[in-house]
Amino acid sequence: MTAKAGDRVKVIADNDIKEGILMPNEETDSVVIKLDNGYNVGIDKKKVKEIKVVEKYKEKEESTGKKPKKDSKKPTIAILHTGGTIASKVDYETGGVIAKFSPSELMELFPELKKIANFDSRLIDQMLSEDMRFEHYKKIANAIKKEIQKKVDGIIITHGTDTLGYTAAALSFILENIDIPVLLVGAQRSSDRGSSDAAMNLVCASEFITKTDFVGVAICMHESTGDNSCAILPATKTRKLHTSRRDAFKPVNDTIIARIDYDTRKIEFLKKDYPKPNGKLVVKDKFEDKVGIIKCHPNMFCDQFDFFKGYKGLVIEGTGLGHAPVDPPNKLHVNIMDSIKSLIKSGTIVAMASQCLFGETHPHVYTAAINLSKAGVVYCKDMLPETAFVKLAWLLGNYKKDDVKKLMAENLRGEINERLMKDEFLD
Ligand code: DAS
Repeated sequence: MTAKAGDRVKVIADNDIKEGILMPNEETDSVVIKLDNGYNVGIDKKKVKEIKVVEKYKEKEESTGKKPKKDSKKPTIAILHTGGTIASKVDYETGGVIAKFSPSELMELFPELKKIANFDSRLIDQMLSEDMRFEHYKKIANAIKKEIQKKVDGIIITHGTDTLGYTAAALSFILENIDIPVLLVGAQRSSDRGSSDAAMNLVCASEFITKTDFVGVAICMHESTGDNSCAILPATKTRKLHTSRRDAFKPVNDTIIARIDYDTRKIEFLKKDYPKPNGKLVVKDKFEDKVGIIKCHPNMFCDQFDFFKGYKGLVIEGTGLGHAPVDPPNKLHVNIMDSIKSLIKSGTIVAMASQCLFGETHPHVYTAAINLSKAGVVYCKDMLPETAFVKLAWLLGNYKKDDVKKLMAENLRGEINERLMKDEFLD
């Protein structure tokens, strides 16, 4: 009997037998099966002697929507799916990658999870994260609020990796005094691939939620390219720094909060100074749309800044300590300074972060910065440019203008590291 995608099979290769669910995988030279622990393995087709069908794939009747029964002794985690690679699975029929989750499908895809907690799973959206907009942050934040009202023990947001850092920062600002853990979890490899990181990221996030007293928003992703540990990363200080590596997410001007050893499930905290709630949850979910970000580069012209006339906020991703090409005697650069001054005069709040990413901006070292600071540009210390962008749009959506300027330079959710050590750099 020929094995088809979805069948439970035994693959005999050389002197090794592996059993699992056969995944559709025509295009590569390996046979991929999903093991019972949720992991996929690829076996070189040239080494495969036989594929034995153990059990034919049975078309699952549409899940009745009934939730898997709950174990009252276990905590409950709500998983809110927004899309991206992690929230995708293989449709055995078509071989296409679909993202459709229900609680029972989730348990089926990641069986290890049910040993850790009860799960309520809800589809919030079905999108790749490069399509996220401020309106989606509002939608996710209000879905989180509903789950908090249901008294869940923690929340996992599954999310595409490309803009996961922006969403983590946005939720950090929106959800003031949050008193449960909210972890954003992505995957660099979808669950149908041999090296998928989806299962381990979700398992580690669930272990962290159920075994620690952490509260607030954070990110859980692989700590290294190996499968030994996941990192819990600060929501406002983390950037995706690699297009494809599973450990793409790194803290910038900060350290990871904790690590979870996947084999032993041991949890090690590296710091505990994450913001603690001091009062009841306040959801401030407005954003000002007319906020932009511009990266400085050689050969700029003032019209690149004039474009932002009428915008309420602009983040300049400056060079070095927070510079822009504004120095005389170059007339073109004097014009840029004049454009920035006229933006500020017309009411646009202009903030400065550094494209170096590591280290902090400084408005008192070089003349350019001194003049920009004098002109009213707000220097954002060691804040990530993308966090500065999200923070400025959020402040403008929820606060009066004068407060915005003051709060932009203040540390609200760990976005400014007041104890930044010079040697905190790529090790
Ligand atoms: N396009 C990517 C995204 O949605 C897929 C991923 O990495 O999750 O961010």
